[in-house]
Amino acid sequence: MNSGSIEHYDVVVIGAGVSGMYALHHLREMGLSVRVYDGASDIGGTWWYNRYPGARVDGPGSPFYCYTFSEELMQEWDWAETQSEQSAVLAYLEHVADRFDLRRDIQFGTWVEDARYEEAAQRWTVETSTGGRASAKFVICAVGALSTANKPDIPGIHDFAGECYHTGLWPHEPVSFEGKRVAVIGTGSSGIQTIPEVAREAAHVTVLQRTPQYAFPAGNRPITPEEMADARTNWDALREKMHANFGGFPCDNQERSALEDTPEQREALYEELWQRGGFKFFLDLYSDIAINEKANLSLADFVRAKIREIVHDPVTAEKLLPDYFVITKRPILEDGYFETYNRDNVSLVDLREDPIERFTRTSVVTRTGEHPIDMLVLATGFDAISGSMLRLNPKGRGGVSLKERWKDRFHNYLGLTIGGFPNLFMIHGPGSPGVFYNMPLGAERQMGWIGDLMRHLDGQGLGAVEPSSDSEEAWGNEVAGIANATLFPRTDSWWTGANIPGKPRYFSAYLGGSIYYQRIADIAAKDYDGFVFEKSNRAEGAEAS
Ligand code: NA7
Repeated sequence: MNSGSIEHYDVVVIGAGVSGMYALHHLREMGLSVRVYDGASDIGGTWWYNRYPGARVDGPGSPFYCYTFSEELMQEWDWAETQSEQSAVLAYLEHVADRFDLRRDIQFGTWVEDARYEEAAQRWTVETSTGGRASAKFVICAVGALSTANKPDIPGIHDFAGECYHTGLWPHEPVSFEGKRVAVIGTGSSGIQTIPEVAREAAHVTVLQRTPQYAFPAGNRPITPEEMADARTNWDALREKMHANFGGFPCDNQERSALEDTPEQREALYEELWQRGGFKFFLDLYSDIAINEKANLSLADFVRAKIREIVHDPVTAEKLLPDYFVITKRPILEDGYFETYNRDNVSLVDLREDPIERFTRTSVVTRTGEHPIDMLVLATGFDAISGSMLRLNPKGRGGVSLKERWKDRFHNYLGLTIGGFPNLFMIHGPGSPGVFYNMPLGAERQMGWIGDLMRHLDGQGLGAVEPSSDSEEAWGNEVAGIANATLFPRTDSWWTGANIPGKPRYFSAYLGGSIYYQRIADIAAKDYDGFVFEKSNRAEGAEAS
């Protein structure tokens, strides 16, 4: 730590994306002093960084991918489309920042480079990239579940002399593809959203595909004024439904098994959902697609047949056919992705049979030949869920770093707290529903719970809280028990950490959805069962910063 001046706050929040923005608002409402740090030059987090062409909400979408804490916000903000584009989501978040005057407590262009727990003081000290130091009783890590870019380490990649962009770190200046030969690595949500956009302009697109994907029609369409008015009129009821729904959206939970229907009935349902499109495809599906192999196969076969139908060249179509359990990688919404392969300027390389060997200054070389390119787009995803926490690498009791603590497993309790890291909280961390839940709503609910625990500490004259190791272990077992009853852990995905070499490979999200919020409420009601508290070391009246 340097010896310069130090600022004192009740809470330091790391990250000014969807979660950090809400955390700031909530904590200020609680009357606490807060400092937020973010490496970017403005608010938005994931929505600030992911500006690649085609970037859109690929969840159930607008108007329900939003904050719910302010009635006025709902009443005054108009969403134009069901699958809002990145710029529309960012405009919404900018409006939130203006409306609630958030920026005055956010320090932009500032990375937290060190966060260290001082046991005697029961406070955290953080050091930033701009040379600042701050001390706070609490640290909230709102660092993003999809914020640490995964850049593949392929021989020669740094020698490539053309333009090179990662979708998650897209430039703010316009990127022109016109007349260029572009290679895209990656066919997850980002690749599948961007490839059709690039292909419309580029001279040629070479898609380098490691795993073919199931992708479903996005069904993007304008939201009618009647729909917006309806959502506003019924907002209370819709919000209640969102709280009750598994994923935090205003939909009914489905109970019906695919195996209760005949093949013809299943086909009819899949076709109806396919024609309508949108994320509701998954919410209106049978309840056992991600649980039962036979049910899963019925949908997988349906999508494979669609791909064969859409893609004219049978050899290309065959390369595009996925073979993992459908939905066990993040479901993808597409708009003209498979049709793109019918264009003359698009070719597909199946890396499973024709792997990348190296890059040169001007090309990518695969086993069967050389592809000259002017631009490389890395749609290669993120070190997801735990990656940004590990990048932050806070140091807890005894100076033990999170990297040491999480060497083999992302130990946590409720997805919110970590043993040995008192008074540090995560939003959307491993062990929480995180990416399996409507993220703005999830951030509100998790932050609400964290705020209550902070009040509890102050009300009881307590200085520190952390989970016991038994409760961490039991929580880990609960998370695993739920996941293991499904097909999710059986597929390599960023959900299981399999996309990052050397990462512990297991399914780390709490799949219980709304049950999770009941669980954490019950634990709070039982005097925070599973937590260990420490009396405040400070003299009475000295608590405030
Ligand atoms: P994803 O879903 O992790 O997709 C990344 C893609 O990049 C995926 O097709 C990967 O193949 C591929 N990839 C990653 N590393 C490599 C290497 N080394 N070689 C070849 N191909 C590689 O990230 P996205 O950004 O698309 O989406 C992330 C989430 O953002 C998304 O799910 C939404 O929730 C929003 P793989 O499948 O691992 O074989």
